[in-house]
Amino acid sequence: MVNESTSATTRLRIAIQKSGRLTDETERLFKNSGIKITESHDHLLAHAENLPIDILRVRDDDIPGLVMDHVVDLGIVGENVLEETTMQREVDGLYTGYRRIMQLNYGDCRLSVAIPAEKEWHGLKDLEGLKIATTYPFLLKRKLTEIGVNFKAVLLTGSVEVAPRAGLADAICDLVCTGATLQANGLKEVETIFESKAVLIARDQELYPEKQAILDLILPRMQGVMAASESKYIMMNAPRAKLAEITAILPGAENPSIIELEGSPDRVAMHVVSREKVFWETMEELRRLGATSILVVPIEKMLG
Ligand code: PRT
Ligand code: ZN
Repeated sequence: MVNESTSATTRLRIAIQKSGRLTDETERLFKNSGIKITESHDHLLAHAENLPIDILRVRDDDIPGLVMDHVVDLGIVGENVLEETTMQREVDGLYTGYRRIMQLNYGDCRLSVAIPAEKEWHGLKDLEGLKIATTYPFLLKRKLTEIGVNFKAVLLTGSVEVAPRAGLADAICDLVCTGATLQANGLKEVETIFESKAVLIARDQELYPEKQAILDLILPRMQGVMAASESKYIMMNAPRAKLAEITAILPGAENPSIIELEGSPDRVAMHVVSREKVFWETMEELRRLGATSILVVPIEKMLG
Protein backbone atom coordinates (compact mmCIF):
# COMPACT_ATOMS: atom_id res chain seq x y z
CA MET A 1 0.00 0.00 0.00
CA VAL A 2 1.15 3.53 -0.77
CA ASN A 3 0.70 6.14 1.93
CA GLU A 4 -0.97 8.99 0.01
CA SER A 5 0.10 11.76 2.41
CA THR A 6 3.83 11.14 2.02
CA SER A 7 3.61 10.04 -1.61
CA ALA A 8 3.06 13.64 -2.72
CA THR A 9 6.63 14.51 -1.73
CA THR A 10 8.44 11.21 -2.22
CA ARG A 11 6.92 9.42 -5.22
CA LEU A 12 7.56 10.69 -8.73
CA ARG A 13 4.25 11.12 -10.50
CA ILE A 14 4.24 10.72 -14.29
CA ALA A 15 1.24 11.29 -16.61
CA ILE A 16 1.05 9.13 -19.72
CA GLN A 17 -1.58 8.53 -22.40
CA LYS A 18 -4.08 5.96 -21.17
CA SER A 19 -4.83 4.40 -24.50
CA GLY A 20 -3.71 5.63 -27.89
CA ARG A 21 -0.82 5.99 -30.26
CA LEU A 22 1.76 6.84 -27.59
CA THR A 23 0.76 4.21 -25.04
CA ASP A 24 2.59 1.08 -26.22
CA GLU A 25 5.89 2.85 -26.89
CA THR A 26 5.73 4.70 -23.56
CA GLU A 27 5.10 1.46 -21.68
CA ARG A 28 7.95 -0.20 -23.57
CA LEU A 29 10.26 2.69 -22.67
CA PHE A 30 9.37 2.31 -18.99
CA LYS A 31 9.78 -1.46 -19.08
CA ASN A 32 13.17 -1.25 -20.79
CA SER A 33 14.22 1.42 -18.28
CA GLY A 34 13.53 -1.02 -15.46
CA ILE A 35 10.26 0.56 -14.32
CA LYS A 36 7.74 -2.23 -13.68
CA ILE A 37 4.18 -0.92 -13.86
CA THR A 38 1.14 -2.92 -12.78
CA GLU A 39 -0.57 -4.23 -15.89
CA SER A 40 -4.08 -2.82 -15.34
CA HIS A 41 -5.29 -0.27 -17.90
CA ASP A 42 -8.51 0.47 -16.06
CA HIS A 43 -7.19 2.51 -13.18
CA LEU A 44 -6.31 6.16 -13.34
CA LEU A 45 -3.35 5.68 -11.05
CA ALA A 46 -0.89 2.78 -11.28
CA HIS A 47 2.10 2.25 -9.01
CA ALA A 48 5.48 1.06 -10.20
CA GLU A 49 6.27 -2.19 -8.40
CA ASN A 50 9.98 -1.64 -7.90
CA LEU A 51 10.50 2.15 -7.72
CA PRO A 52 8.71 5.04 -5.98
CA ILE A 53 6.91 6.09 -9.17
CA ASP A 54 3.17 6.57 -9.76
CA ILE A 55 1.75 6.55 -13.25
CA LEU A 56 -1.34 8.60 -14.03
CA ARG A 57 -3.13 7.27 -17.13
CA VAL A 58 -5.10 10.05 -18.84
CA ARG A 59 -6.11 11.43 -22.25
CA ASP A 60 -3.14 12.95 -24.03
CA ASP A 61 -4.85 16.36 -24.22
CA ASP A 62 -4.85 16.59 -20.40
CA ILE A 63 -1.12 15.92 -19.97
CA PRO A 64 0.34 19.42 -20.59
CA GLY A 65 -2.21 20.98 -18.20
CA LEU A 66 -1.47 18.41 -15.47
CA VAL A 67 2.24 19.29 -15.70
CA MET A 68 1.66 23.06 -15.92
CA ASP A 69 -0.77 22.96 -12.97
CA HIS A 70 1.83 20.96 -10.95
CA VAL A 71 -0.55 18.03 -10.46
CA VAL A 72 2.11 15.65 -11.81
CA ASP A 73 5.90 15.95 -11.93
CA LEU A 74 6.44 14.60 -15.43
CA GLY A 75 4.41 13.89 -18.54
CA ILE A 76 4.91 12.26 -21.92
CA VAL A 77 2.98 13.87 -24.76
CA GLY A 78 3.23 14.73 -28.46
CA GLU A 79 4.81 18.12 -29.23
CA ASN A 80 1.70 18.93 -31.29
CA VAL A 81 -0.56 18.64 -28.24
CA LEU A 82 1.99 20.41 -26.04
CA GLU A 83 2.28 23.44 -28.35
CA GLU A 84 -1.44 23.67 -29.04
CA THR A 85 -2.37 23.43 -25.35
CA THR A 86 0.25 26.01 -24.41
CA MET A 87 -1.24 28.52 -26.84
CA GLN A 88 -4.78 27.70 -25.70
CA ARG A 89 -3.80 28.20 -22.05
CA GLU A 90 -2.12 31.51 -22.84
CA VAL A 91 -5.39 32.76 -24.30
CA ASP A 92 -7.29 31.42 -21.26
CA GLY A 93 -4.89 33.21 -18.90
CA LEU A 94 -3.59 29.95 -17.38
CA TYR A 95 -0.04 29.18 -16.32
CA THR A 96 2.08 27.71 -19.13
CA GLY A 97 5.46 27.03 -17.49
CA TYR A 98 7.14 23.63 -17.93
CA ARG A 99 10.59 22.17 -18.55
CA ARG A 100 11.38 20.14 -21.61
CA ILE A 101 13.45 17.19 -20.41
CA MET A 102 14.04 15.22 -23.60
CA GLN A 103 12.66 14.40 -26.99
CA LEU A 104 11.71 10.75 -27.38
CA ASN A 105 12.16 8.65 -30.49
CA TYR A 106 8.52 7.76 -31.15
CA GLY A 107 5.17 9.40 -31.89
CA ASP A 108 6.51 10.92 -35.11
CA CYS A 109 3.91 12.73 -37.15
CA ARG A 110 3.37 16.01 -38.93
CA LEU A 111 0.58 18.54 -38.92
CA SER A 112 -0.23 19.21 -42.55
CA VAL A 113 -2.70 21.07 -44.70
CA ALA A 114 -4.61 18.83 -47.11
CA ILE A 115 -7.07 19.74 -49.86
CA PRO A 116 -9.32 17.73 -52.21
CA ALA A 117 -7.03 15.79 -54.56
CA GLU A 118 -8.51 17.35 -57.71
CA LYS A 119 -7.87 20.96 -56.59
CA GLU A 120 -4.84 22.93 -57.74
CA TRP A 121 -2.30 24.13 -55.21
CA HIS A 122 0.12 27.06 -55.44
CA GLY A 123 0.95 27.63 -51.77
CA LEU A 124 -0.50 28.52 -48.39
CA LYS A 125 -1.85 31.83 -49.79
CA ASP A 126 -4.47 29.70 -51.60
CA LEU A 127 -6.12 29.26 -48.18
CA GLU A 128 -7.14 32.94 -47.97
CA GLY A 129 -10.76 33.19 -46.83
CA LEU A 130 -11.30 29.40 -46.80
CA LYS A 131 -12.90 27.22 -44.15
CA ILE A 132 -10.31 24.83 -42.69
CA ALA A 133 -11.30 21.93 -40.44
CA THR A 134 -8.78 21.17 -37.70
CA THR A 135 -8.18 20.04 -34.15
CA TYR A 136 -5.19 22.42 -33.98
CA PRO A 137 -6.57 25.94 -34.57
CA PHE A 138 -3.74 27.67 -32.69
CA LEU A 139 -0.87 25.97 -34.55
CA LEU A 140 -2.65 26.66 -37.83
CA LYS A 141 -3.35 30.27 -36.94
CA ARG A 142 0.25 30.87 -35.88
CA LYS A 143 1.51 29.65 -39.24
CA LEU A 144 -1.05 31.46 -41.40
CA THR A 145 -0.79 34.73 -39.44
CA GLU A 146 2.98 34.72 -40.14
CA ILE A 147 2.22 34.97 -43.86
CA GLY A 148 -0.84 37.21 -43.54
CA VAL A 149 -3.47 34.65 -44.58
CA ASN A 150 -6.98 34.89 -43.06
CA PHE A 151 -9.10 31.77 -42.70
CA LYS A 152 -12.09 30.40 -40.81
CA ALA A 153 -11.28 27.53 -38.45
CA VAL A 154 -13.86 24.74 -38.24
CA LEU A 155 -13.05 23.03 -34.96
CA LEU A 156 -13.39 19.24 -35.05
CA THR A 157 -11.87 16.83 -32.54
CA GLY A 158 -12.26 13.73 -34.68
CA SER A 159 -12.87 12.61 -38.28
CA VAL A 160 -11.33 15.83 -39.57
CA GLU A 161 -10.54 14.13 -42.87
CA VAL A 162 -14.21 13.73 -43.84
CA ALA A 163 -14.98 17.46 -43.45
CA PRO A 164 -14.40 18.53 -47.10
CA ARG A 165 -16.51 15.66 -48.49
CA ALA A 166 -19.25 16.43 -45.97
CA GLY A 167 -19.27 20.05 -47.13
CA LEU A 168 -18.10 21.35 -43.74
CA ALA A 169 -14.78 22.79 -44.92
CA ASP A 170 -12.68 23.56 -48.02
CA ALA A 171 -9.47 22.13 -46.61
CA ILE A 172 -8.20 20.42 -43.48
CA CYS A 173 -5.17 20.73 -41.23
CA ASP A 174 -4.57 17.40 -39.50
CA LEU A 175 -1.92 15.02 -38.26
CA VAL A 176 -0.39 12.76 -40.87
CA CYS A 177 1.84 9.75 -40.48
CA THR A 178 1.76 7.55 -43.59
CA GLY A 179 -0.74 9.68 -45.54
CA ALA A 180 -3.04 6.68 -46.08
CA THR A 181 -5.98 8.31 -44.27
CA LEU A 182 -5.79 11.40 -46.48
CA GLN A 183 -5.59 9.30 -49.61
CA ALA A 184 -8.54 7.14 -48.57
CA ASN A 185 -10.59 10.32 -48.20
CA GLY A 186 -9.70 11.83 -51.58
CA LEU A 187 -7.36 14.43 -50.10
CA LYS A 188 -3.77 15.39 -50.91
CA GLU A 189 -1.20 16.70 -48.45
CA VAL A 190 0.08 20.04 -49.69
CA GLU A 191 2.06 21.67 -46.89
CA THR A 192 3.49 20.62 -43.52
CA ILE A 193 3.16 23.30 -40.85
CA PHE A 194 4.54 21.48 -37.79
CA GLU A 195 6.63 18.34 -37.16
CA SER A 196 6.12 16.43 -33.95
CA LYS A 197 7.53 13.66 -31.75
CA ALA A 198 6.74 12.56 -28.23
CA VAL A 199 8.53 14.54 -25.49
CA LEU A 200 9.16 14.11 -21.79
CA ILE A 201 8.28 17.30 -19.91
CA ALA A 202 8.49 18.27 -16.24
CA ARG A 203 6.85 20.83 -13.99
CA ASP A 204 8.93 23.96 -13.86
CA GLN A 205 9.29 24.05 -10.06
CA GLU A 206 12.21 22.36 -8.41
CA LEU A 207 11.31 18.79 -7.43
CA TYR A 208 11.44 17.51 -3.86
CA PRO A 209 14.90 15.91 -3.33
CA GLU A 210 13.46 12.38 -3.16
CA LYS A 211 11.70 12.87 -6.47
CA GLN A 212 14.74 14.50 -8.09
CA ALA A 213 16.79 11.47 -7.04
CA ILE A 214 14.37 9.13 -8.83
CA LEU A 215 14.47 11.31 -11.94
CA ASP A 216 18.28 11.31 -11.82
CA LEU A 217 18.13 7.51 -11.76
CA ILE A 218 15.63 6.93 -14.57
CA LEU A 219 16.73 9.65 -16.99
CA PRO A 220 20.10 8.09 -17.94
CA ARG A 221 18.27 4.75 -18.29
CA MET A 222 15.73 6.25 -20.69
CA GLN A 223 18.52 7.91 -22.66
CA GLY A 224 20.29 4.55 -22.74
CA VAL A 225 17.19 2.78 -24.03
CA MET A 226 16.78 5.32 -26.81
CA ALA A 227 20.45 5.26 -27.79
CA ALA A 228 20.33 1.45 -27.85
CA SER A 229 17.22 1.28 -30.01
CA GLU A 230 18.97 3.26 -32.72
CA SER A 231 22.31 1.49 -32.39
CA LYS A 232 23.58 -1.82 -33.71
CA TYR A 233 26.53 -4.01 -32.85
CA ILE A 234 28.30 -5.03 -36.05
CA MET A 235 30.73 -7.92 -36.33
CA MET A 236 32.62 -9.10 -39.41
CA ASN A 237 35.84 -10.54 -40.67
CA ALA A 238 37.65 -8.07 -42.91
CA PRO A 239 40.86 -7.58 -44.89
CA ARG A 240 43.31 -5.65 -42.73
CA ALA A 241 44.13 -3.39 -45.68
CA LYS A 242 40.52 -2.21 -46.00
CA LEU A 243 39.86 -1.27 -42.36
CA ALA A 244 39.87 2.49 -42.93
CA GLU A 245 37.49 2.21 -45.90
CA ILE A 246 35.17 -0.08 -43.97
CA THR A 247 35.01 2.21 -40.93
CA ALA A 248 34.31 5.17 -43.21
CA ILE A 249 31.10 3.67 -44.62
CA LEU A 250 29.64 2.55 -41.28
CA PRO A 251 27.15 5.19 -40.10
CA GLY A 252 27.98 6.73 -36.71
CA ALA A 253 30.61 4.06 -35.98
CA GLU A 254 32.95 4.48 -33.04
CA ASN A 255 36.53 3.17 -32.88
CA PRO A 256 36.31 -0.50 -33.84
CA SER A 257 37.80 -3.33 -31.81
CA ILE A 258 40.21 -5.30 -33.97
CA ILE A 259 40.89 -8.93 -33.11
CA GLU A 260 43.64 -11.03 -34.72
CA LEU A 261 42.48 -14.13 -36.59
CA GLU A 262 44.66 -17.14 -35.89
CA GLY A 263 46.41 -18.29 -39.08
CA SER A 264 45.14 -15.37 -41.25
CA PRO A 265 47.64 -12.51 -41.02
CA ASP A 266 45.84 -10.46 -43.71
CA ARG A 267 42.40 -10.63 -42.13
CA VAL A 268 41.02 -9.50 -38.77
CA ALA A 269 37.75 -9.73 -36.88
CA MET A 270 36.18 -6.30 -36.41
CA HIS A 271 33.54 -5.38 -33.81
CA VAL A 272 31.96 -1.95 -33.82
CA VAL A 273 28.94 -0.12 -32.40
CA SER A 274 27.10 1.93 -34.99
CA ARG A 275 24.86 4.70 -33.65
CA GLU A 276 22.53 4.61 -36.64
CA LYS A 277 20.48 2.14 -38.64
CA VAL A 278 22.44 -0.24 -40.85
CA PHE A 279 20.85 -0.79 -44.25
CA TRP A 280 21.26 -3.72 -46.63
CA GLU A 281 23.10 -1.38 -49.02
CA THR A 282 25.77 -0.75 -46.38
CA MET A 283 26.18 -4.49 -45.76
CA GLU A 284 26.51 -5.13 -49.51
CA GLU A 285 29.16 -2.41 -49.72
CA LEU A 286 31.04 -4.07 -46.82
CA ARG A 287 30.98 -7.36 -48.70
CA ARG A 288 32.34 -5.65 -51.83
CA LEU A 289 35.25 -4.41 -49.71
CA GLY A 290 36.02 -8.03 -48.80
CA ALA A 291 34.20 -8.40 -45.47
CA THR A 292 32.71 -11.80 -44.67
CA SER A 293 30.49 -13.23 -41.90
CA ILE A 294 28.86 -9.81 -41.41
CA LEU A 295 26.51 -9.82 -38.41
CA VAL A 296 24.32 -6.89 -37.34
CA VAL A 297 22.98 -7.42 -33.83
CA PRO A 298 20.46 -5.28 -31.92
CA ILE A 299 21.57 -3.70 -28.64
CA GLU A 300 19.19 -3.82 -25.68
CA LYS A 301 20.72 -1.32 -23.26
CA MET A 302 23.62 1.17 -23.32
CA LEU A 303 25.27 3.04 -20.49
CA GLY A 304 28.39 5.21 -20.57
O1 PRT B 1 -7.85 9.48 -26.34
P1 PRT B 1 -6.76 10.47 -26.45
O2 PRT B 1 -7.22 11.90 -26.46
O3 PRT B 1 -5.68 10.21 -25.42
O4 PRT B 1 -6.04 10.16 -27.84
P2 PRT B 1 -6.14 10.88 -29.26
O5 PRT B 1 -7.11 10.14 -30.09
O6 PRT B 1 -6.31 12.36 -29.11
O7 PRT B 1 -4.66 10.72 -29.79
P3 PRT B 1 -3.96 9.51 -30.60
O8 PRT B 1 -3.79 8.33 -29.71
O9 PRT B 1 -4.60 9.32 -31.92
O10 PRT B 1 -2.54 10.20 -30.87
C1 PRT B 1 -1.70 10.56 -29.82
C2 PRT B 1 -0.49 11.30 -30.39
O11 PRT B 1 0.22 10.41 -31.27
C3 PRT B 1 -0.78 12.48 -31.26
O12 PRT B 1 -1.06 13.67 -30.52
C4 PRT B 1 0.50 12.62 -32.04
O13 PRT B 1 1.47 13.29 -31.27
C5 PRT B 1 0.96 11.18 -32.23
N1 PRT B 1 0.69 10.61 -33.58
C6 PRT B 1 1.61 9.97 -34.32
C7 PRT B 1 -0.45 10.60 -34.27
C8 PRT B 1 -0.22 9.92 -35.48
N2 PRT B 1 1.07 9.54 -35.48
C9 PRT B 1 -1.30 9.75 -36.44
N3 PRT B 1 -1.10 9.14 -37.50
N4 PRT B 1 -1.68 11.07 -33.99
C10 PRT B 1 -2.68 10.88 -34.86
N5 PRT B 1 -2.53 10.26 -36.07
C11 PRT B 1 -3.75 10.10 -36.91
C12 PRT B 1 -3.82 10.93 -38.17
O14 PRT B 1 -4.41 12.16 -37.87
C13 PRT B 1 -4.74 10.10 -39.06
O15 PRT B 1 -6.08 10.44 -38.83
O16 PRT B 1 -3.81 8.78 -37.36
C14 PRT B 1 -4.52 8.68 -38.57
C15 PRT B 1 -3.72 7.76 -39.48
O17 PRT B 1 -2.60 8.43 -40.00
P4 PRT B 1 -1.96 8.03 -41.42
O18 PRT B 1 -1.39 9.30 -42.03
O19 PRT B 1 -0.89 7.05 -41.11
O20 PRT B 1 -3.05 7.45 -42.27
ZN1 ZN C 1 -6.38 13.44 -27.49
